[in-house]
Amino acid sequence: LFGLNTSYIGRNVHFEETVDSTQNIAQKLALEGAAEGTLVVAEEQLGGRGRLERKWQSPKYKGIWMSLILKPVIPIMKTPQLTLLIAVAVVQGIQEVTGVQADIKWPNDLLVNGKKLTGILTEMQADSDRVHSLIIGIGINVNQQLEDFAEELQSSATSIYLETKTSWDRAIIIQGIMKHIEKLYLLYLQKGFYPIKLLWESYSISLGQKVRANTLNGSIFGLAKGITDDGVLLLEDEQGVVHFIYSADILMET
Ligand code: BT5
Repeated sequence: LFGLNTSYIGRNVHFEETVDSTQNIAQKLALEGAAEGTLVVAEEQLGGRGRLERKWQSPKYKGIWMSLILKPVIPIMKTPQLTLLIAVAVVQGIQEVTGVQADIKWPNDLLVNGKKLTGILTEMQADSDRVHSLIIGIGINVNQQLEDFAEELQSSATSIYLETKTSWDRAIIIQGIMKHIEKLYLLYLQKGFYPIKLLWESYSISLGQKVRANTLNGSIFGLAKGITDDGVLLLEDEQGVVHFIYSADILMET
């Protein structure tokens, strides 16, 4: 990535034309001992994935489909912090390069006017309770026109092109994002999660809203009150009981 302005995040780039999923390649590289900051980028994914085996549409040359390897020395329960950190860095990088301002919907969606611009997927390799590698997948819709999205996504997804009416050089956006990831990650390693949490809250559209959280164990409706120091969502139901939401799909009910 010519012009990359970081010291280790994204310095080691594996570039691929067509892959199943950049997550699988990064998983394999991590097992082989790849350095922290190693980045896998592909032009196209045939089996791009979201959470819970959902599919991530990754058409050729249209978006940024990449996976980053991080090796923070943290217990497993703190890994949601890194998903939130990456979300903040991606918002900042996209904004700096393209001017598009995205909001964060807990935990992993970046939305523009309620439409999904970016999804983030964190997978991990761990020994007992310690993280060995985090594999953070980032999918950003960049140059898609409306008809490049499958029909079922046309009302729920957007791209940087659709927001700006301009085509973008994806490499420059990746460079901007890597710069912000490195800056925030170094801040996190020095000062902990608190400063990241404040930034995350400033970009969040979930907090202070009545939302429905669909979890694998059922659905809870309530007020999104905040996130914990571990990055877990606090949801107060109508009886005043506060639930800790580790993983869910959030529907905003306005
Ligand atoms: C996510 O999952 O949002 C995480 C997506 C992560 C994708 C990256 S790309 C690089 C790396 N390699 C991979 O294989 N994955 C990562 P989730 O919250 O589960 O959302 C998935 C849902 O988003 C799908 O069920 C669709 O409804 C919708 N969707 C699929 N493709 C989309 C797209 N390109 N733009 C917007 N929405 C999309």
